[in-house]
Amino acid sequence: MDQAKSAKQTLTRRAFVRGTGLSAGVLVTAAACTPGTPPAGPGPNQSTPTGLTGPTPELQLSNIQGNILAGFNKDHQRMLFFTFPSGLAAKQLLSTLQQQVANSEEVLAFNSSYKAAASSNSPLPTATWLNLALTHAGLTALGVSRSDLQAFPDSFRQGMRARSGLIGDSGPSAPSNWITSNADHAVVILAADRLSDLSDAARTATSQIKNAGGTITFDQTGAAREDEPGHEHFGFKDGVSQPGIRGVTTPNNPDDPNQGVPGQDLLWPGEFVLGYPTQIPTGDGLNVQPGPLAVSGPAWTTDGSYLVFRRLQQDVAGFQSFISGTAATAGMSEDLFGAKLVGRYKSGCPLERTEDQPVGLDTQLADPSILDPSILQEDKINHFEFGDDVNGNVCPRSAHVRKTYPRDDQTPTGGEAASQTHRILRRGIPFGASYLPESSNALHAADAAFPHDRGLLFLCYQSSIERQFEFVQNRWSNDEDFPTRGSGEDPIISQNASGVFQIPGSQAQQVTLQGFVTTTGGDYFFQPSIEALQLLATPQPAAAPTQNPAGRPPRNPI
Ligand code: N7H
Repeated sequence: MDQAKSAKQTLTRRAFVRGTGLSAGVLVTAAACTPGTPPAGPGPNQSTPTGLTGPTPELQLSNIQGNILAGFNKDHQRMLFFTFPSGLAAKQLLSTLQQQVANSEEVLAFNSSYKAAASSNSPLPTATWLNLALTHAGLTALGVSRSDLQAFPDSFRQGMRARSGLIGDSGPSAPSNWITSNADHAVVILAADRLSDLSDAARTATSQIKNAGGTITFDQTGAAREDEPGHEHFGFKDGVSQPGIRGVTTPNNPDDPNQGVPGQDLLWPGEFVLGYPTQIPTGDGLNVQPGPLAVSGPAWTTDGSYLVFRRLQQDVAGFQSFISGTAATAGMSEDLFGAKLVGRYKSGCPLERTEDQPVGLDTQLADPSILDPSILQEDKINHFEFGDDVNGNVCPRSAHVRKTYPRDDQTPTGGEAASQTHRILRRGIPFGASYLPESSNALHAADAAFPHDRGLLFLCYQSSIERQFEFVQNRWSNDEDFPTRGSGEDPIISQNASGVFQIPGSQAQQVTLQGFVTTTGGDYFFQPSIEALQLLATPQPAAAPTQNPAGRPPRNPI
């Protein structure tokens, strides 16, 4: 692909950055819509049998906040929710904070340096990052004009609480039980490799907010699990499958120029960042050519993205006892039963066979990666489809990963091209201490107010909350008739605690589910570009900025 490496010896931007020994560069595109590399020829799992490859879009990486396209990917994170002071002080506070915001160019550069250092056993660089996102009420507090405020889509204008009926947050998950504030204006997302750096950054941001007259409404810490890094609290490896992004992800499948690592389809960046082409099919049926540009809200939303945050509490003891109680009845090992619910084993190994997996390995007997750990390598772990398993005999059609991304399945909401328009960039991190049944209660009582309070800080980015997060939650996960009548609800995130789940195959079962994930907070945010933050922080004109920061032509509506 026409991607050029721009070498960066040091990360100098922002006082927060403490890079050491950084030498590798960030991959950025060389030119707008340059033709891509010709295909190497047909291969397995190839999504473009004609060998077509799309043009490469040029992204304004230095104008796009870093967590969106790069992902902070840090072991220590903190989210400071706050309200602005009134009047001009709101803009002054935004001005102070926006100067510390890390962009996608520097976070991508850091991440590739970190990866290079890790693979060569060199000292690991460290960094501390800050990003900032605003609610609709926050934009109002910043004096954005009425017409611009009204231009935003309903989901963002209304916020997550008001949308609870649509996404199924009822019963214990109802907003009346949430512990997050119902009047946030903004959230500062902090991330660091070292806990001490995170604490310093949080102390600085907190005093900046308070000194300016703002109020911290909720302070949430997240951290990778020390006992099982990379795994969420139920024990499964998380962050395994992410969409590739044209112009950001390096094509790395010799058999398919439209994939990053094998199995990772490259999507148009407008799925995640406003102002760029979307994945919406244009007629080639393969989404290889750019779809219409992503437009949402006023022109200055270009290079911004919508952030969905959900504080999802996990009942680990309940989940484990459900698995051990039901697996035996279902005639399966606990490992296999858990994999049937999720679609992957705890190791991350998919239930479906991956390309080039040794023929003798039966995914129904046990986790095949025990015998062949190479299945867990990044060029294999996502190299599978569901199309050969139409009835879900191997991976149930309502398993969490199949519900939330049906890959090549034909479904009532469309085939693969349509499903690619409902993808999200997940940036979650666990919160709370690990559940360790054998340890004393002291560990579980780490938070006196919520002694069993652990779970996932679910964050995801998209260009349309309705078409992406809400669609996945409401139309796919919560619907027991998706993809086929009675196939069941998503056993992990469906909000109906007593739903059913079908396990077809030789050990066919219908399982009655219980609720193990409870929503305890959340909201919808808009994460503006760096330039838009600067414009929003500028006292004059008093009304909102109306120009398009990148100076690009007007967009077609999606
Ligand atoms: Fe899910 N889990 O531990 O079971 N998720 N998730 N998720 N999830 C995934 O690929 C989990 C949640 C998606 O491309 C894996 O990272 C838990 C919400 C999507 O193949 C595991 C919670 C939503 C994918 C989990 C939770 C999604 C995905 C497999 C809440 C959206 C990628 C590893 C506590 C509405 C699908 C991986 C693909 C994967 C778990 C929440 C969506 C293990 C515990 C709220 C799109």
